[in-house]
Amino acid sequence: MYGNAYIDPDKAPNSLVADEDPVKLAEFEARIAAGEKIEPQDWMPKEYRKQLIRMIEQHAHSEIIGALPEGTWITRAPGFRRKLALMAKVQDEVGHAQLLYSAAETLGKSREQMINDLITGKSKYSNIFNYPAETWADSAVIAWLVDAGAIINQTTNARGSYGPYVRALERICYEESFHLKYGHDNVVHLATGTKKQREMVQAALHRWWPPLMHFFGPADKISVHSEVLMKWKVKMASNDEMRQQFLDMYVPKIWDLELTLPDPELRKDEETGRWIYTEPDWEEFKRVINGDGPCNAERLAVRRMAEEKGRWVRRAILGEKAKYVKPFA
Ligand code: FAQ
Repeated sequence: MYGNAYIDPDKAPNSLVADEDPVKLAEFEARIAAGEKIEPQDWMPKEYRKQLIRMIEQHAHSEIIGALPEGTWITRAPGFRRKLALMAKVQDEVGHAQLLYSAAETLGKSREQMINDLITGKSKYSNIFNYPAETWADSAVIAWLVDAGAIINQTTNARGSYGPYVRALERICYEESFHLKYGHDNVVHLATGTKKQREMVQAALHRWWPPLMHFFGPADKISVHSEVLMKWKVKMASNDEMRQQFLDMYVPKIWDLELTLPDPELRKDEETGRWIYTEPDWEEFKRVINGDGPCNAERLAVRRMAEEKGRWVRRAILGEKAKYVKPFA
């Protein structure tokens, strides 16, 4: 599993816990095995803390950056009702980021440091938000299928081991299920509308399919962190398992609308029950998550601007206690 392009020798699982107290480690792992929740004040291996901060922080950044592609459609939404619904959805996503930053803070990393690592490009966030929402149909596809992917990931991991993270996920999932219904309604409206509307949603689906396949993370055979995260019940299913679940639930719904997907290999193997698909382009995935996607620079520039323009608000509320992220300190 570790003989791949993502390897970092310091991340190999055997080196992760070598300097931990073996008795405390055994007690910790017994609690996890028994399905107990680990809380912030409990003893935990350094690697568990580090992995949780990495994953929850990336998740929080994904929500806050994830507000941007759809957010660009608020001013151009077709009609007042859809505008209101989209505004509420985008606001929810930003709220999810707040919940997740709070969960990550319980592990000892400050919010200022996390925001700093986001806007300086040190931290990652989901690949999928580095693509442009070119038409209204793109915003519909995001709200349906990206939210669907997020729900699969989050309802699964909401059964995980770290208390503050699973409680945040539970709450987020309630809101995401409204987003999914809103997105499905928009896609159905377009798919059953005029010829032009149908063409728009079909084109959007083809644009978003490759990033959606990447969304669940690299294939299990090249995933770096899955093994240790699954051992400690942070991730409750592997990347490939989540991708399979997404295909199982949503490809039939897409085909029911007589929309096509841009993968000629895509089919369900009835014997194994598993979906067969063309291997996603992992080189593109790597480029995008490392800063070289179509919108990475634009997304971070917006966040930097928000940080700079919000500075006076933090100073007005917190006075001398206001902390600033580095570029604007
Ligand atoms: N994008 O070893 P693995 C949403 C990185 S929320 C970017 O397999 P892991 C709501 C990974 O960090 C969407 N980077 O990693 C919404 C690692 O790099 P590192 C976000 C990715 O952690 C909807 C390297 O590749 N959801 O959409 C991605 O075991 C609509 C090796 O990968 C979450 O964050 C990716 N897709 O598994 C908002 C859920 N995949 O750190 C607005 C929580 C992998 O070593 C509108 N996170 N990488 O430099 C997770 O479940 C996991 O972290 C995975 C990745 C499954 C994302």
